[in-house]
Amino acid sequence: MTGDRDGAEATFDIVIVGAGFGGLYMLHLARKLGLKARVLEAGDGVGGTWYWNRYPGARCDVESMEYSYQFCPELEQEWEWTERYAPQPEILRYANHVADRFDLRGDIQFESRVRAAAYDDETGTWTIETEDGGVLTSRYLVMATGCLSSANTPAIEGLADFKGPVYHTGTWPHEDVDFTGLRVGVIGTGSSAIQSIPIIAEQAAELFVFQRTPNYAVPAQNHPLDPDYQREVKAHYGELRARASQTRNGVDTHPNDVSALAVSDEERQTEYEARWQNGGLPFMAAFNDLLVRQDANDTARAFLCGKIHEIVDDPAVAELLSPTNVVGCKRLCVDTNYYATYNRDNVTLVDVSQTPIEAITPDGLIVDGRAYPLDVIVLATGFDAMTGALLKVAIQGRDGATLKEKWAAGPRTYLGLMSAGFPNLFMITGPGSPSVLTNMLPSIEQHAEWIAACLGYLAEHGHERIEPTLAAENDWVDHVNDLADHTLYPTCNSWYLGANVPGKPRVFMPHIGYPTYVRRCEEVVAKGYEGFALG
Ligand code: NA7
Repeated sequence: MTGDRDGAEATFDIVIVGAGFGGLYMLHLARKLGLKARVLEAGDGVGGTWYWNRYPGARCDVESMEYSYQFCPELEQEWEWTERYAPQPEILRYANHVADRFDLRGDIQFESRVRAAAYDDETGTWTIETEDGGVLTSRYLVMATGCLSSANTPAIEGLADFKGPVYHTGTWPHEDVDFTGLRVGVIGTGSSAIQSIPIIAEQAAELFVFQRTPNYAVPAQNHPLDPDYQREVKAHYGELRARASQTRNGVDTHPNDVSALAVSDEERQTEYEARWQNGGLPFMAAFNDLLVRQDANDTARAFLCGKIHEIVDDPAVAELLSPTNVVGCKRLCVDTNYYATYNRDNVTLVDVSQTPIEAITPDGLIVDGRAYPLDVIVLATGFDAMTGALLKVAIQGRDGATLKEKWAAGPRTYLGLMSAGFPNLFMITGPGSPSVLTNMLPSIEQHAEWIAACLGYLAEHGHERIEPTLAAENDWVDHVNDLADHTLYPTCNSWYLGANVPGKPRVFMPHIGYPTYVRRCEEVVAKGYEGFALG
């Protein structure tokens, strides 16, 4: 079939894959450039991450006042958040509001999952195929497919034979799931599990949590947003955004530029306690060397494990919940009542660190020879992060080279925006950019604006193609690895490293340091797209 699904003219200036926050803003900017644009979206609505992750308790770990677009002051002023940390339904409403406010839906083709994209060097166009047989051509292709959008389902023997429902947190059903009176098993103890476990525990007859690696969690200290506070923030929104843009992760964390080892034990404890009481990710900014010095990090670990032992009644359970790895090596979790949930009579923590889940039977799960009868299984097992969604699409660049082969030993990009050999193919928050280490919204905006400015430049200067040089890309990959090697990030088996997916190459994928990254992107432009070949 040639043509889009409706048989309409299917030649575009730009095709954007994904209608999450990246795809929506990219479409808005493409239209402003006067480009004929089409967004292809697998779901039947906008919102990306917030469309798919509907599990109970899902909410953002960045405060609502920061987790929002800043490109439109009127949008910033008119939207009212109701809680300090927005729950998933509210963020989804916000995404829908943006789609309506900027009249974006007309150029979005829903329920269209992209299967393949191939570049034709002669015509300088991409041919994009959807799973339902649609074929579109376009000069530019933007992958706004998200960093955490390809669900990781563990290959546990017998999973398909389980007779009850199996839900993955990342592809949660649209209708309400009621656990009342049921025996529920949750596999995983990452952020999604930590958010959903306290709520599932309140409904379920019995909840078994199967933990391979414990995670650190700091309370959200979530609360309804005081309208006066919201008004005050909005009156000085620019200042908040500017402050946040200068931190390592683009969040207004009030970084304390002091070593954890340069203060007395008492001062250190006071700083940690204040940040615990304030809640959330700013805990990591308590001192400036938590992610570079093991001895500094040990102090944070001691504090957090102390809290776990204070909250959890059974010392053996508290010990099992206490991580031994570096704090922040995996993204810190932001919770509400997570540790206290283990004081409930109907909740059991099952350690699967030494003996992995053996098998799933029609009636439940087997660990270390013991059967756990279950009615429902929740897979809170995370994602094939950062590269998963990109590599699910069969992407073929110049001379038939595939992205999958090129990235077999780990992703290779320049600035996390493009990859050599794949002209006119852009990624929003691709591997090699700060992306998942930051507040995603400003990172997304920065990328979409960089791409839009680049397309404007190409048009203005009569160019039709852009791709990075191999030399610039190689240098960038080395630089990203080098930054990581100077930190404690590579010390644990995180999804930043691809270590959560069997067989995935162990490479630290995001760039560390948001402000320096943004400056580098600006410099590249100022120097006439340094490191790119334009044709
Ligand atoms: P995560 O953080 O990747 O967590 C997945 C969890 O699932 C983690 O505890 C894993 O243990 C566990 N897991 C995965 N496979 C298995 C098997 N086979 N057996 C037992 N346990 C398993 O994903 P989330 O969805 O929670 O969060 C992703 C991000 O979203 C988060 O960082 C926030 O930024 C928002 P492991 O640690 O690998 O031993």
